[in-house]
Amino acid sequence: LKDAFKADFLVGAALNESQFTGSNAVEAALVKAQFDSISPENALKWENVHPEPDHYNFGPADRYVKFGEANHMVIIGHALVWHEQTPAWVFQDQNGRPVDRATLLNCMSNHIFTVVGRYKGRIKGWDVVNEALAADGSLRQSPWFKIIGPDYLVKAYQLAHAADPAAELYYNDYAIEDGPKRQGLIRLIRQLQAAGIHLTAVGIQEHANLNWPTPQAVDEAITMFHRLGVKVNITELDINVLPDAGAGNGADVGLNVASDPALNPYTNGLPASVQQALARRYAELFAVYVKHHADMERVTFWGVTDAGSWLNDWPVRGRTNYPLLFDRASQPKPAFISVLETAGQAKAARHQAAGASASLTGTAQ
Ligand code: 9MR
Repeated sequence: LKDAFKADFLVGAALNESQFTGSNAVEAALVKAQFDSISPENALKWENVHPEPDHYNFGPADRYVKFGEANHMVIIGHALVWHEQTPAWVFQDQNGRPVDRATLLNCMSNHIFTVVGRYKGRIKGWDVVNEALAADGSLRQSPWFKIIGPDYLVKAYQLAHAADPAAELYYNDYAIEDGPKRQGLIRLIRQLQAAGIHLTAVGIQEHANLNWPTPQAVDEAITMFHRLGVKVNITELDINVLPDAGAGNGADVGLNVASDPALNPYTNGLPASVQQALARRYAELFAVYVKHHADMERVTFWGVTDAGSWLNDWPVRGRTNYPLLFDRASQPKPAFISVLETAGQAKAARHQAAGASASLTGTAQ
């Protein structure tokens, strides 16, 4: 993958601990062979790295960064300010009452300086604020918003920049490919820029399914964000092939699969027709990415093999999902081949264009 897209963008994967510690040797080898960028699936989230007020746990995160360095990969940080996987003590005092603005800002500052500072010059860029938008495009009513106010985003970016002035600063979110949330993000980017924040890139997570988002929507979204002067990355790509169980965006219905086996139809393997549909779907999305290669730095998958995907447990626990390019035995799927073919077609088209312009120049002379 990394070689096929060398002229286009980095190809990344979100890693779990068994991959970056090497305890899963097969998947660690697969990561080294295929990817030139990594993201930490959970190791750098607040609840893991900073579980108690005066206690940081850098063991796994250090090993994540070392793995990336040892393999000459572009190392991404995820995520500093988010409403999930953040311990309750961040937002509440010992009596369970919300802390005040000054206290929370101070806590945010300590966290960002400690975590970003530790990996200064080693982690290339950070998802500074993650998922701050609600479905209607307004700012989500998170504890960050309610306690600090809407300027918590500007503060977070200023702190991250101060902690590592060379680090790239990202805003990362899901379902921003279309609709009011896309418009909300456009407003948010403008507001951050007006406040003097140098946002490097927007991360489109791209948790897709077989029908959504349309390639046109992705094409438009990349164009619209890039027009504002930011790069656009695909940061959490996967394609859910299972019935949606009526869950809306971001809603964890927490169903147990035992309650309805129709929600888990492919426990004995993916039917060939769905396998092909997945391959076509990956090809059409990658065709959009290569079209925009000049505006993008990275396409990152949210996981490595189907076995480890979060989509086996969301929005229904205990399912057998098939969202990635490598199967449960770490073998490439038809979707892997179709993604490589898309890279090959892009290369051939560029080659042809270069040839055409060379012969045009030849005629002119
Ligand atoms: O893949 C992650 C999973 O292991 C965690 O349990 C989950 C907790 O919310 O977060 C998952 O990763 C999320 C990412 O950090 C932000 N965007 C959505 C991802 C999928 O939920």
